[in-house]
Amino acid sequence: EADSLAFVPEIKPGPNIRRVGTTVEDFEQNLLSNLYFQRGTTIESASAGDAYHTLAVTLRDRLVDRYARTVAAHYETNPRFVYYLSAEYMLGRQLNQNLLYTGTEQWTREIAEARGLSMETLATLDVEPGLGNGGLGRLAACLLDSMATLDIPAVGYGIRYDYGIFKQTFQNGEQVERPDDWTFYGNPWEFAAPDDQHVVGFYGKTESANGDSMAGPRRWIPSETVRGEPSHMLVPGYGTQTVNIVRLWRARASRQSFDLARFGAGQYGEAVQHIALSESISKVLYPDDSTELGRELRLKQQYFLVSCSLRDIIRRFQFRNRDWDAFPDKVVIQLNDTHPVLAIPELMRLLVDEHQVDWDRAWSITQRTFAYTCHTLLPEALETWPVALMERLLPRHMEIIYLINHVFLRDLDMRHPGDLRLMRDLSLIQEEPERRVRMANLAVVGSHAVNGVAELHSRLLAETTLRDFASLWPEKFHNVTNGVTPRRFVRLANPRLSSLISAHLGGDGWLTDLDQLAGLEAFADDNAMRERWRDVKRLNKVDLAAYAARTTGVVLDPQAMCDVMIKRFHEYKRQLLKVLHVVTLYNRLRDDPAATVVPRTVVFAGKAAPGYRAAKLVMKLVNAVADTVNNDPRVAGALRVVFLPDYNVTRAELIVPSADLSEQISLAGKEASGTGNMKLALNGAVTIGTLDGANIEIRDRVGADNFFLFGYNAEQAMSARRSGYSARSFYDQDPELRAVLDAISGGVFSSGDRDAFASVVDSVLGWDEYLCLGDYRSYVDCQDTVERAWQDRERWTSMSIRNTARSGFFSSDRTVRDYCRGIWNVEPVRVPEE
Ligand code: C3B
Repeated sequence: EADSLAFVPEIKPGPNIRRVGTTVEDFEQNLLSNLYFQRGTTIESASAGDAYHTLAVTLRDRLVDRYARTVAAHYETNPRFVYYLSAEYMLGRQLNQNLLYTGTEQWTREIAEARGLSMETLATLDVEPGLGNGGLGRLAACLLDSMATLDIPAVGYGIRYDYGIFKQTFQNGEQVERPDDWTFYGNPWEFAAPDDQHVVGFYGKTESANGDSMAGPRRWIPSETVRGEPSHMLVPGYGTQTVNIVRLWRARASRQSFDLARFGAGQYGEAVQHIALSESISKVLYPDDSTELGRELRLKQQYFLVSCSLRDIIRRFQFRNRDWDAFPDKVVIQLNDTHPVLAIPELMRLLVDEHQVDWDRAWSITQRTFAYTCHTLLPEALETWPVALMERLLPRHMEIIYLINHVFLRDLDMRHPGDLRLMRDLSLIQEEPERRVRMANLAVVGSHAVNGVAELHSRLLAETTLRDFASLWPEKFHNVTNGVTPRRFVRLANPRLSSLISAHLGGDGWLTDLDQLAGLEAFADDNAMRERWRDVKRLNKVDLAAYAARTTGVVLDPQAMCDVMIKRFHEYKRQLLKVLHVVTLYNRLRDDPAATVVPRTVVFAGKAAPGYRAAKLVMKLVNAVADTVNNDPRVAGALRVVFLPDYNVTRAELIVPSADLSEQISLAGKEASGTGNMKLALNGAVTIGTLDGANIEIRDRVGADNFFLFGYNAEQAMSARRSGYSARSFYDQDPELRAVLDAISGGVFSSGDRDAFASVVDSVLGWDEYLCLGDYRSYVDCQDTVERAWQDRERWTSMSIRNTARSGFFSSDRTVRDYCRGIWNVEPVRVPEE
C-alpha cells in the first residue's frame, strides 16, 4: 500500500533557498515567532519546557537552511554517496552541539539570561538519544560528525528504537535496568517523513517468476508485512555549510491492523494485538554488547533496517541515474559490523528479482558497492544465524545466500582444488553442531573492502579470525584506526581546556585540524602553562565532585588523582583487575595507616548486558568495595571509590575532562581498538594500559615516557594460554595478591558473607580466561610507578600536556579521510553559503 505513494521529490536548487537571517535580532525574532506559532504560547506564560523546545526548533531551522542548500548542491553534483548502515548510533545530546555549530551560543546565552533562564537548565531538558550500546554506536556518531565536517555526501541509516539503552540504577549494589523512554516529551530534533515509507516482508514462500533457476528472477510472497516509517535528524558539519542526515526507521503496522469490531466488543487488548506485534520490531535496542544473541526478533530488526535503507538508497540513486552499472560509482555502503550484513543478499534480491538485472552483473555491482568494518576479535561475537530460522523468516534471502555460496565455493575449489578444510572454514554455512549462516563470511565475500579498527586489530584479524580470507584476497584487507570527534569530546565537553588550547595556539583552527595540537608541545615545560593546565583539571574535578555528591552522596577530593575506568562491563576489559588493585591499596592502608600514599579517587562507570551474569557480579563487587572503602575512616583522605550510574555520552562528557589517569587494561589481543582511550588522552589523561587495540598507537605517539605500560602483549597472552597457564601459581607465589583474594572471598566486602563473591574468586583462581592474575603483579607495580610520577607535579603536568599535544591523530576527521582514500573513493562537495 505504501509503495504506491508518490515519493516527495528531493529538494532541488532554486532561488531564495536561504530563509533565516544572520543577526541576533533575526534570531530573537525567530525564537519569539516559534514560541508563538510552534508552541502556541507567549513569553509571559512559557515554561522551561516551552523555552527548550522553542530554542531547539529555532536551531533546527538554521540547520534546515543549510540542509536545503546541501541537498541542492548534492543534486547538482550527483556525487558518490557514503551510506553508513548501523544498528546503533549514540548521538549524545543535541542542544549544545547545535548551538556551537550554528554559532548562536553567545546570542542564546544573552537572550536566555536576560529572561532569567540558565543555559544549564535548558541543557538538562535535552534528552540524549541512547540508540546504541557502547563504542560501536558512538563511533558511528563520530564518523557522521566528521563526514559532515569534511563535506562528504553521506547518509546514516539506523533504527529509531522506541526504547534506547536501558537506564542503569543500583539496588544493593546490583544493576537494575529501567526502560529509556527517550521521546516521552517529544524529540524536537527530528523530522518525520511518513511519505517515504517502505513495506518490508517476512516469512512466506518463493516461486519462479520465469524459468526455474534460483539465479533468475523469483517472486517472494511474504506472509507478513510491516511498514518502515523514516524520520531523520540533521547532522551538521562544524565550520562548514554541509548538513547531512541520519535516517532512522520505525516499524508501523498497516492501516487495517486495528480491529474495530473487537474493540467494540470490549476486547481492547486483542483489538491492538496485531499493531503491537508489528511495531515490536523497533520497540527496543538489544542491550547486548559484542556477544551473539540468537533471537528471531533481532533478526527481524536487522532485516527491517536493511530492507528500508536499501530501498531508500535505490530511490535516491534513481533521482539522477538510470544505468545499474553506475550504481557502485554513486553508492558505497559501509556495513558497521555484521548487524546490517543482510544488505548483501537484499541488494541481490532487489536487483535480480525486482529490477531484472542478471545474476553475474548484480553480483559485480553488489561486491563493488559494499565495504565491511569488523569491530571484534572475540569469536563469540561473530554473528551466525540458524539456517532453519533464515529459511522460515527470509526464504528468498536464504536461496540467494546458497547461490552466492555455491559460486564462491566453486571458484575456491578452482584456486585450491580439493582443500576441504578451507572450504569448510570459509563456507558461508557452518555445518556443525547446527547449520548456521556465518554473517562475517557473507560480509567478506560480498564486499570489496574489509577493515579492522586499529593496527593490531587489523593485523590479528588477518592472522587469526579471518586468516584464510586474508590469504585469499589480501588486497581486500585494510586498517582504519578509529578516532573521536574533537568538537564534542574536547570543545563541548571541556570548554576550559579548549580556551586554554586556543589561547596558546592563537585560535581554534585545531578543532578541524587536530594535528595543530602539536603546537602545545612548546609549552609542555612552561611553568605558567602548567599552572593553568592544572587549574583547568582542578576546576573540572570540582564539577565532577559536585555531580558525584549530588547523585551518589560520595564526597570527592578535587586534589586527589582522578583515576577513571569508564566503559561497558565485560570480562575481557578486566574491571576485575582494577578492583584487585583497589583492594590492594585498601589493604596497604589498613595495614599501615601512616603509609604515605597518593590520594586517589577511583571512578567507575559502565553498563553490563542484562543477561551477563559474570560481568554483573563484578559490578556488584565494585559497589561493595566502594561502600567498604568509603565508610572506613582509616582510609579517608587517601582512597575514595565511586561508581557513577547510568554511563552514557553525557556522562562521558562530564567524566573525561576531569581524568588524570585513564585505565585501558584489557587483556592484550581482545580490545579491537577502544575509543574512550582516545577521548581521555586528548583531554590530558595519562594512560595506564596494555599493548592492546589503539593503546599501542597512542603510546607510539605520546611516547613511552608519557604512558604507563604493563602486562602481557598479545603474543605472550596467547602463548601463556597455550603453555598451561596456571592462575593458582600466581596466588601461591604473591602474598599481596593472596591477601586481596582472601579478603574478597573472606567476606570483607560483603559483611562477612563468604558466598557473595565466591564465583568471581573461583573463576579467576580456576581458568582465569582473561589472565587477570597473570597480569596482576605487573599492573600493581606499574600503579606504584604512577604514584611516584604523580608526586612530581610539574613532571606529571608535562606528561599530561604531551598527551594532548600528541594525540591529534585520533581525530575522527583523520579516520574519515582514511576511509575516503583507502576504501570509499569519495570526494567532498562544497556547499555554497548562499
Ligand atoms: C567496540 C569494540 O569493543 C571497541 O574496541 C571499538 O573501539 C569499538 O567497537 C568501535 O570500533 N564494539 C562494540 O562496541 N560493540 C560490538 N558489538 C563490537 C565491538
